[in-house]
Amino acid sequence: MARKKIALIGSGMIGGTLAHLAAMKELGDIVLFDIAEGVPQGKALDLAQAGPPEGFDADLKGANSYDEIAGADVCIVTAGIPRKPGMSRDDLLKTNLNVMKAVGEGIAKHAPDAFVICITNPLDAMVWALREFSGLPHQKVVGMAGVLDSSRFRHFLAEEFDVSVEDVTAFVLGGHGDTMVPVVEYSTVAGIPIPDLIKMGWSTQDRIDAIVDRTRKGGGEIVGLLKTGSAFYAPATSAIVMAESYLKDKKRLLPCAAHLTGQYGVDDLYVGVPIVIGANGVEKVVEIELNDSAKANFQTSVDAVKELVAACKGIDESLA
Ligand code: A3D
Repeated sequence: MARKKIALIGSGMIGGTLAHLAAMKELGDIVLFDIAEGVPQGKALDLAQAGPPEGFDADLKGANSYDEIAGADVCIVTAGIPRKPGMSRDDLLKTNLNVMKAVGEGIAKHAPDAFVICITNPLDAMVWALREFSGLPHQKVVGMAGVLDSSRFRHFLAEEFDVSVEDVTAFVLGGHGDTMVPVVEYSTVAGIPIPDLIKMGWSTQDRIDAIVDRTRKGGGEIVGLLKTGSAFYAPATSAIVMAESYLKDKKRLLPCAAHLTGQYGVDDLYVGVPIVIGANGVEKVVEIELNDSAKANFQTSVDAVKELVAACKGIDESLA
C-alpha cells in the first residue's frame, strides 16, 4: 500500500511542528509548502535528518509551488500572518482572507480529494472562507480549535483534581477565542461530571469558574509569555489528532469547527461543535442538549462568528 501524503500549507511554527509529529507518527510522506523561499526546504531537510536517529520512514519535501501538493490525502492550513502591532482586526482579516483564496484555489486544483484542516485565525471565519474558495465538499473541510481549547481545559482540570490528564474529558463548544463555551456539565473525570466532583468536595464552583475563564483566554496567556508569536505545540498536536482520525478511520468524536446546516439552530456557518471524523471526513454532527446558560453563551459565540463572516463577504464580493 502506498504511503499517504500530507500537505502542510504554511511552514511556520505550527507547520514545522506538524511535520515533525506527522513524521514521528509515520502518518505518511510530507510536503511543507510556504511562500517563503528556503524555509519549507530547510525545515524538510532538517526533519528528514531526524529520521535516522528516531527511526521513522517518511519522505519530507519543501516546496514553493502548489504542484508539489498534488494528490495529497490531508492538507493542514496554517498559512497567513499574525496580527502585528498597529494592525486592526479588519486588516488582519483582509490579509488572511487573500491567503485563504490562494490556498483554496491551490487545493482545489491540486488536491481536490483531500481532507482539509484549517488552523489560520480568525479560525471560524477563515475555515468558512477556505471552504468557499476551494469549493470542496463541506464534510471535507474543518477547522481546528475545539480540540486545542478542550485540551487546555483538560490540562487545567487535571492539575486542579490532581489526576492524570488521560482520565479527564472536557467539552468545549462555540467559536475559537474569548467567546468559546466550556461545558462543565459534560466535562468529567473518568465519567464523573464536574458538578458532582464539586459536590464531593474535590473543588469549588469559584475555582472551576476561574479555570473556565483561564481556558477562554488560554491563547492570550501564551502570547503574553512568548512575546513573539503564539502557541504552536498544542495546536499542532490537536490538528494531528484530527488528521489521524481521518487517515485511520478512527471515528473519533472531537470538538471541531464544522459546517452547520440547521444543527444548534445555525445555518451555513462554521462553529465549534462535537463531530465524528472518519474516512468520509465529517461523518456526524452531534447535537447535545445545552442548559440555558450554555445556550446563551453559544449564541454569543455564533453571533461573533456571523459578524466575521459578514465582514469577509464585505471584503471579497465573490463570497457574498
Ligand atoms: P507563523 O509561524 O507565522 O507561520 C505562518 C506561515 O504562513 C509563515 O511561514 C508564512 O510565510 C506563511 N504564509 C503567509 N502567507 C502565505 C501564503 N499566501 N501561502 C503560503 N504560506 C503563507 O504562524 P504559526 O504557525 O504560529 O500560526 C499559523 C496560524 O495559526 C496563525 O494564523 C495563528 O493565528 C493560527 N493559530 C490558530 C490557533 C487555533 O487554535 C485556531 C492556535 C494557534 C495559532
